[in-house]
Amino acid sequence: MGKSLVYKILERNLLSGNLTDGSEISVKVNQTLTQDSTGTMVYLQLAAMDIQEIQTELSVAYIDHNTLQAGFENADDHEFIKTCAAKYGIIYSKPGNGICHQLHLERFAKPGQVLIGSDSHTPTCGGIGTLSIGAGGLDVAVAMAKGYYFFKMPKVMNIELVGSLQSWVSAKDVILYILKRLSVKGGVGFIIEYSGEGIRNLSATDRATITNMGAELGATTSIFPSDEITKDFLTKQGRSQDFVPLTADSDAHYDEKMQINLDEITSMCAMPHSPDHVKAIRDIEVTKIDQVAIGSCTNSSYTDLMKVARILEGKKVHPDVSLVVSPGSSSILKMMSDNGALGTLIHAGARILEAACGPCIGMGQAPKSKAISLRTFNRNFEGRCGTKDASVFLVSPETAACSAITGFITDPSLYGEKPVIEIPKQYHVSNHYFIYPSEHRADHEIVMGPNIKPFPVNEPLASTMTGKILLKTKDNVTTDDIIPSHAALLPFRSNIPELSKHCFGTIANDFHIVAKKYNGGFIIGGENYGQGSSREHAALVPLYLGIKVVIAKSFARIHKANLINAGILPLTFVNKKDYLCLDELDDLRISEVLSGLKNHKGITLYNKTKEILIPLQFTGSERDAAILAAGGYLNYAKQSNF
Ligand code: MIC
Ligand code: SF4
Repeated sequence: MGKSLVYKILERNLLSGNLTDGSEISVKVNQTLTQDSTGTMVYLQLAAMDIQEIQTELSVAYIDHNTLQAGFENADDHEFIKTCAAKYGIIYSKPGNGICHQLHLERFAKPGQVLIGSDSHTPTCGGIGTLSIGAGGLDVAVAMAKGYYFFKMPKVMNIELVGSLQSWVSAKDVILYILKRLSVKGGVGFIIEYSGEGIRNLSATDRATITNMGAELGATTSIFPSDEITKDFLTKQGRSQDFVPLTADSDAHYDEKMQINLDEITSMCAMPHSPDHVKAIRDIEVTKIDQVAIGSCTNSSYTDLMKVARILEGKKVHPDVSLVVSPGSSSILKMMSDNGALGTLIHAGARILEAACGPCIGMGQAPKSKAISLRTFNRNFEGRCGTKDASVFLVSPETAACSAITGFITDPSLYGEKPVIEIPKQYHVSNHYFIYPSEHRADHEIVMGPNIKPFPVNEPLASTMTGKILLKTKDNVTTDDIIPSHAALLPFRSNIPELSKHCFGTIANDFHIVAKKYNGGFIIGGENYGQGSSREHAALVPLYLGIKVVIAKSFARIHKANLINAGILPLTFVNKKDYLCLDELDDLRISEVLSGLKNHKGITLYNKTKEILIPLQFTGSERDAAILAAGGYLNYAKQSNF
C-alpha cells in the first residue's frame, strides 16, 4: 500500500510515536507563526520558559489583527512582541504588512515542511503543500522553545476533485459546497488531503482558500500536493529554490475517501450564523444588502482582488451599499496601486482598508443595526462582525463584487462575461515591513507596557473537585461566545483580568459575576464545544474565573488542547443523554480524578442536587493526563523539563 502525502511529511518529521490513527505523536516543527491577538500570550509564555533563542528554522511574529490604535493598548502589545522577536531571533512583520496567512504563503511557507501557528487558519499554507496546523499559543511557544509539537495522529481523508469549475464559480464556492456536505464537525479528527485532475484548474491561492476554510470543517489541517502550479507561484514570489515536488503515491492508503465533481458546483452562500449553513445562491430569495466586505485570510489574494476590480470597472457601488476592501498583503496593495486597479476600486466607490484582518475580527466596519452584510470571509458567527443583530452571509469575491453593484445577493453567472485576470510574471516582493533579527540578541530588552498583565497559572489537579454548574450551553459554542473579539475587547488580549469581565458575554451576561460569587465551578457544554478559533484566552479566562472542569458532549480539537494546557479538565459524557440530567446551579462532585485519569478508568460525577451518578470519560493521552495533574503545561514543563 502506498503512502499519502500527509504520511510522507509526518514520517520525515516524526520524533516519537507511530503514525497510526489515534496514537500520540510528536513531530519536528520547521516553522512557526504567531499573530498579535494570540501572540502576546505566546511570548509571555516563551519568556516564562527562560530560553536563549528559538529552535525552529524560521519563526515569524505578525501584527495583523489589531492594527487600530485607538488607545495605548495595541501599541503596547506591538512593542512587546517586537522586542520579544528581537530577543529570541524571530522575524517581526510590522502592522500594515498584511494578514499572517497570506504573507506566510507568499514569503515563507515551504512544501513538505511542518508549520505550527497560533491561529486556527494556519492551514492556509496547505495550499502549497506545507503541513500547517493551528494550535494553542502555549503549543506554539513550546514549538519555538523546543522545536517539537505533540498531537494525536488524525485519520486522513482524501477528497478527489474531478472536472472543472463553471464560469464565475471559484474556490470559495468549492469549500462552501464541501462545508454543506460535511458540516462544521465533518472534518473533526481528520487531515484532508486533496488530489485529482480537478486540482490542475486551481491556482496556489485558490487552493489556499480551500485549505483555509478546512478550519471551519473542524479538520486538523488540509493539504494539496506540490506541483507545477506550486512551482509557478513560488517562482513568481522569487522563491523557486523553495519548491520541491510532492504527491501521494498512486495507491496511497486513506481512512476515508470522497469525490467531488467541480462541474456540479454553482455559486454558494453560507447563511447566518454558521459557515456550514450553505445554500446555492440561486435558491436564496432576493435579499437586499447593506454592506459588502472583501478580504480576510480566505479571499484577499492578488487574483481575488483583481477579479473584484475588473468586475467594478466602469461600474458604481449601489447607493445603499458600503463596500470595504482589505488586501491580504502590502505587496498586493502595491501591485494594485501600480497597475491602476486601486484607482478602479476607488472610482467605483469602494472604501480601501489597511492590509490586515480588519472587519473579519470586528476591528472596525461593524455594520448598522439589523444589517445584512455580505463577506468573503470564513466565519459568520453571531455578533462577530461587531453588531449583534446583524446577519452575515459568506460568499466568493465574484458574488460579493456583483452584489455590491446590484445591491442584493446576486448570482454572478447572471451578471454577464466573467472577467479575465492577467497574472503578473513576477509578484512584488519587498522586505520593508519586515524586521529581521540581528546577531546581537542578548542586548535586547523586552518592553512591557502597562497593558501587559501576567497570565494565570493553575495549581496541581485536586483528586476531588466540587462546585456548581455555572453555565450550561447548547451545541457548537464558539470561542467567540466564550471570549468575544471585537474592537472594544481585542486591545485586552494581554490583560486577562480585564477580559474576564466579558467571558460568555454574548450568551450569559453575568457569567463572571456568578463565577466569582461561587468561587468558580463547572461548565456543561454540548457537541463541538469551543469550535472556531485557537485563542487560548477561551481557556485562560475561565481559569482566571475559577473554572475547574468542562463537561461536554464533544470538544473542538484546539480548544480541548488549550483547556488541557491551562490545567482545566475536559471530560465527556459516556452517555450523551446524561447532558439532560444537569442544570445550572446544580451542585456537583467528582472524586478519584487523578487515578481515573491515570488508569483511563473513567470518572464518576455525583450530582448532589439531583442525587444521581453520571459516568464521564477523559479521552486524552497519558501525557495530557500528566499535564493536567501538574496543573497545566507550564507547571508540567518545569517538573519534567518537558
Ligand atoms: C479568528 O479568526 O477568530 C482569529 C482571531 O484569527 C483567531 C485567533 C484569535 O482568537 O486570536 C483564530 O482563528 O485562531
Ligand atoms: Fe484574521 Fe479573520 Fe483570518 Fe482570523 S479569520 S486570521 S481574524 S482574517
